Amino acid sequence: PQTIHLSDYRPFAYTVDSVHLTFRLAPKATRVISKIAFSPNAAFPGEFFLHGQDVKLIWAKIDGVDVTPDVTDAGLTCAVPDAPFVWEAEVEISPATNTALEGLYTSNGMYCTQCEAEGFRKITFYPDRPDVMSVFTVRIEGDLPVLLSNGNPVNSGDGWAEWHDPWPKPAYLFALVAGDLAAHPGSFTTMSGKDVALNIYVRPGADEGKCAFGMEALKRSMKWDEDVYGREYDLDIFNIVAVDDFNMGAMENKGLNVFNSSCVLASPETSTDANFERIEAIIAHEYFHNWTGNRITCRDWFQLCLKEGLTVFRDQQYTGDQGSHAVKRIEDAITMRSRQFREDNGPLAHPVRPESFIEINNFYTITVYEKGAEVIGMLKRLVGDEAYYKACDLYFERHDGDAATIEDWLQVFEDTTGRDLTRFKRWYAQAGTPRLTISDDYADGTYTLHFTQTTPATPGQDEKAPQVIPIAVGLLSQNGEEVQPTVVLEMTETYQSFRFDGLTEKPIPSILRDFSAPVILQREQTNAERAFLMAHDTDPFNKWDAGRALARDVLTKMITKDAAPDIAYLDGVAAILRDDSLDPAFRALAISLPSEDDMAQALHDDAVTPDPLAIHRACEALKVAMAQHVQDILPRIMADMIVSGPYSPDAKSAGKRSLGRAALMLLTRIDGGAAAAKTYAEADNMTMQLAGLSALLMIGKGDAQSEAFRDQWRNDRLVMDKWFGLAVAMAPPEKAAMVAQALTQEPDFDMKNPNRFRAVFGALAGNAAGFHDPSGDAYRLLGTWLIKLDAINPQTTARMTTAFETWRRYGVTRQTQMREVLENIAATSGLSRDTAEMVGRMLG
Ligand code: HT7
Ligand code: ZN
Repeated sequence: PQTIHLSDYRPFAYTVDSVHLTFRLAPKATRVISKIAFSPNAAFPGEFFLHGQDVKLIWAKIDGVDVTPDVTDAGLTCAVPDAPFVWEAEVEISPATNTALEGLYTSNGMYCTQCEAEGFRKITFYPDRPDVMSVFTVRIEGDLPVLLSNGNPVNSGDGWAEWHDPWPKPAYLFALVAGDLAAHPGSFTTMSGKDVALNIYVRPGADEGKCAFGMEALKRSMKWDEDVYGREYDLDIFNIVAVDDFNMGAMENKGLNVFNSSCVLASPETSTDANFERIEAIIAHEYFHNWTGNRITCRDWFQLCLKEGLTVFRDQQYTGDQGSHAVKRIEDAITMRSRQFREDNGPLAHPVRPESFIEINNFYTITVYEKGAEVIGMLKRLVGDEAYYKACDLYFERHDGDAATIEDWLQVFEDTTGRDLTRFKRWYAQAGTPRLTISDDYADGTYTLHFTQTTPATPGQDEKAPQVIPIAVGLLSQNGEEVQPTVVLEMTETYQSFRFDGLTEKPIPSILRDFSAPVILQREQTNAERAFLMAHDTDPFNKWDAGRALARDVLTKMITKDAAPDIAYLDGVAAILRDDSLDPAFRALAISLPSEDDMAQALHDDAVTPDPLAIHRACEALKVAMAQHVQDILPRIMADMIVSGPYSPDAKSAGKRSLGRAALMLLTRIDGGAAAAKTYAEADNMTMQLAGLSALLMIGKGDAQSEAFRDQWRNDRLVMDKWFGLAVAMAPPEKAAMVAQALTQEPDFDMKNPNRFRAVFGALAGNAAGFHDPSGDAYRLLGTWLIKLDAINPQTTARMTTAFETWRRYGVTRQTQMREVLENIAATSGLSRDTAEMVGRMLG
């Protein structure tokens, strides 16, 4: 397969002046008639090549005259006039047999499209690249009540509808939906007084009662983007459609967002607090793309972080504004450290802006999205809020309607601030997580912090240059007072020292406040100092992080030295639990332990070969010790955290439930499950019902509740996904593979549905001790199912191979078992390009 390089970018040899599409829908023989006006691009003359994949050409004309193009698996070429001309073609495609869920496909009888990144070429012949933008007019013919496309509705009749999108867009933002759907309507008046009709379309029936939250979230997002970024919506209508079979979370098609039903449908009875928070964030994210992605799009797919990093950053800001910035920052740091650092540290490491790819779908990664957002956050921290919003205004003004690049983005910051961002740009080009080694000294009232930065080699990048790292630092006195409020130190060199004068004693530093850069700190620190910061740091992130570091150290000693749980940590946990002045959501996070996978990474970083079972046992033992240590506090916490009145997913209520659930998980370890059974029985919302069930399954009880749960929710596929996932996630390590295997035999296990496949196998990969069970059964089971899935859905398969990305961390036996599975997958005949690329990179 061909590798595509950023350095090979060339503009397309033609511009597209307008696009007219007619769809005659039929499950296995949809006809697509295209009429496209092209003009030669005088500045970049070249071949007339249209992408096309799995489309059968019926006829083609140029300026009304029949032509016979040269058609290959990838597209077609044709001799064309040296002047503007009209291309027309009719093709046939088969939505009903399209299980890859890219292009036009059917899901439960509904037609729907997914074109990002390169799905439009499965609909018709077209220059399917993001820098080719045009105005689309679409006619849909089909015997279905709802026929939708991008833009504004123009006209409709019995069995047909026409749509016109006045905003030029690349093909990846095209969408069509047709089906028997029910609309949940709403409306929004924009800041300039324009009324916008809003709809969430769902399958008629139970889903209709799950739209209200999404609709309100959409309105909140529209208002927020006006208030904070001054961005107004630009069409008469904004539609969201929920679809059951979907490869990712949602898609920002212009005026017609398509959502995985799990990311938009919500009700108190069927959705957890975490679901509500995620839905709110995803609705915001897709809506925000209307400006950062749609009005200004990417020149090529190497610039993906231009829209994704910025839009994630914007959705993170939004979520913080809806609830607590501190809690959101901690959650984002947890994600970065557990998932992005893991990617950055392994065979799949790549820069935020990669330089080459084989299959672009494989680069919708945690690095592009989350590290991409961190880079924006660092830029904002360095230039300050005012300059940040000024630069954004300039970006929207200068590049509206453009297919832009990272250079364009950085230029508006240089122009606004006069800064030279040449060195900062390395964040886009260099893979790997920088390590900051820190030492300090104190003499005569001057405290000095010395930093050294290094970034380990990553695939294809042996040498690393120093990065620009904003290090937010505060200093505390020995009695816990803040003697230096937060300042941002700007590190630009490999070695750098920063002085603080006028101190009366050696301070205790609080470094990397608010997780001001995605780096790993390496500093000799005593547990006493960590406990001190856990108790006294005024920066919520570092207060939380001190507890995390302490927990990591305690666990490391339990795993490697068979030590007993450290009393200093247990006292710290008790103090946090008792401190009613702290936000409950923060307290819940502050007493949570690093994940077992985080511990495996931490041990590996310390040159210790991780044993997932030993890690699991140590985590369990520490949780029991925590429960015993704070047992007198737990009942009160649980009582205080009961939220009375009707369920509301707001941040305050969810925070209380989160601490209540954390207390329940601890209590269950010492009360035999009594509180959990009661919680399950009395729950009037999914958050607490699932909390009760999880707690029971965690201690090997709850079979009866699990059966009851299944009976209750048999007809709700999204709740059943939770049930499938929980059964595997909570299985004891030695049984996890067996449980997953048994679930695949259930009648309602449908491997064609990505949500269900992920529920079972995502949970298996996430059950660290179960996945790494010494038998190797879980590795082989996942490998077998990935091979089966690849023939159906390459995109989801490729994504799920990342379960193996850490294979080199482990001991010889596990390494051999995992390598064999990867080699087996690689040797499968007819393997997709997507999966072949991923497995190839992992095997190195
Ligand atoms: N921009 C979208 C990314 C995407 C996607 C979505 C659904 C199915 C397949 C997809 N491939 C790429 C989603 C987003 O980041 O907002
Ligand atoms: Zn996005």
